Amino acid sequence: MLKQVLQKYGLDFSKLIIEPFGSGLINNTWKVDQPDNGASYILQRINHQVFKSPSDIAHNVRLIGDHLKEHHPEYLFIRNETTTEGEDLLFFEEGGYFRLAPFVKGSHTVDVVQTPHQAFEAARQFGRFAYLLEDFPVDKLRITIPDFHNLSLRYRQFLESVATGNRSRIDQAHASVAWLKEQDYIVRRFDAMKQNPDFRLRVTHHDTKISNVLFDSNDRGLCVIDLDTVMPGYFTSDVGDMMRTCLPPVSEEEQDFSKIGVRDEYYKAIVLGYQEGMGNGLSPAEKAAFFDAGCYLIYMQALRFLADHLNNDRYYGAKYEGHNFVRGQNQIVLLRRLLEKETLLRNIK
Ligand code: GN1
Ligand code: MG
Repeated sequence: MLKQVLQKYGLDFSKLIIEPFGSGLINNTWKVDQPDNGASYILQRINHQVFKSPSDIAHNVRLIGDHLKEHHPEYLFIRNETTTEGEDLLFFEEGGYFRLAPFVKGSHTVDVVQTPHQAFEAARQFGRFAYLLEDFPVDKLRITIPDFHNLSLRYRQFLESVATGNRSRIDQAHASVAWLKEQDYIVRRFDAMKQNPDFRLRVTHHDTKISNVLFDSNDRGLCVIDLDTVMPGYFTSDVGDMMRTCLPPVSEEEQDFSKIGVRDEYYKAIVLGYQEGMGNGLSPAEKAAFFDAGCYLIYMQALRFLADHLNNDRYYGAKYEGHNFVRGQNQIVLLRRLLEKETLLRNIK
C-alpha cells in the first residue's frame, strides 16, 4: 500500500528506503529516504478514528502556514508535499488519509530529553509558536478533536468508565480510582481558569512532547512539528504537557515507579524557555499558573489512561495486559511527586 501512496507523490518506490519512525501512539509514521538524490521525507497515516475529519487538519495547517509566511517569513514552517494532482492530503481507498512532508536537512528530533538546555529550547519553540500567532484569528481554526484538553469532560469520561467499564478491572483499580477522585479540586481550578478573562485563548499546539520539536546540530530549537491538534486553547496545555514529559527522567511507559521524580532544573528550564519564546506576553495570572499547568496535564493523562484501561483499551491500545493501567499509575505517581514540590516549584519564576 505504501508503494501506491508514494507513487501518488511521483516517487519511485524501488529507489526508496522506508522505516517506521518515532513513538506516537495515534498516527503511523515512516521516514522515507531516497539515497540517489539525498531527499528524505516523513510520511504519516492519520488515525481516522481519532481525527474524524483529517481535512480539518490540512485546513488549519494551510491557514497557519499562510499567516506565518506573510507575517513571519523567517519562521521555518514545514509545508506538506503535494501529490501529482496537487493535494496536500491524500485519501487512499484501502488505507485512509496520508500526508508527506520534507525532512529538514541537518535537523533531528529528541525522543527522551537529555539536558535542561533541550527542555529550555523546546519550551522556547512552543512559546514562540504561540507568540508569532498572537495576531492570528484563533476562531478560524477548525476543531480537530472536540474538547481535546477539556479537563472537566475528561473527568466525566473517567467517572463514566468507572460506572460502566470492565468490572474486574474496576475492582482491581479501586485505589487508583479513589485517589484520582480525591484530586478533583484540580478540575475545579481548571474550570475557574476557563472563566477568567486573564487567560487568553491562543493558538495552542496541544501535543508538546519533546519529539515534536526540530533541533539543529547544536541542539538549538528550529521549529515545532505535528500540527494535528493545533486548536484554540490555553497556554497551560502546552506548558503542562512539556512538564508531563520532561520533568521525570523516565517516560509514561516506565514500570518501575521508583524511578519517577520531578527534576527542578527541568521545571525551571520550561518556565524560562516558554516565557522567552512568548516575548513576555503572558498576563500576570498566566505567569502564576505554570505549576497548575503541570497538574492539569498530568492529572488529565492519568484520567485518560486509567479510563482507557477500564474501557478495555479501546483508544490507546495495549501491548501487554494491563498496559494502560501501568501508564495510568505511572502518571499518578508523577502527579504525587509534583504535588510534593508545590511550594518549591511555585517560587521558580
Ligand atoms: C497521544 O499519538 P501521540 O503520542 O502523539 C495523545 C496525546 C497523549 C499521548 C500520550 C490525539 O499522542 O494527547 O498525551 O498520546 N494524542 C491524541 O502518550 O489523543
Ligand atoms: Mg501527536
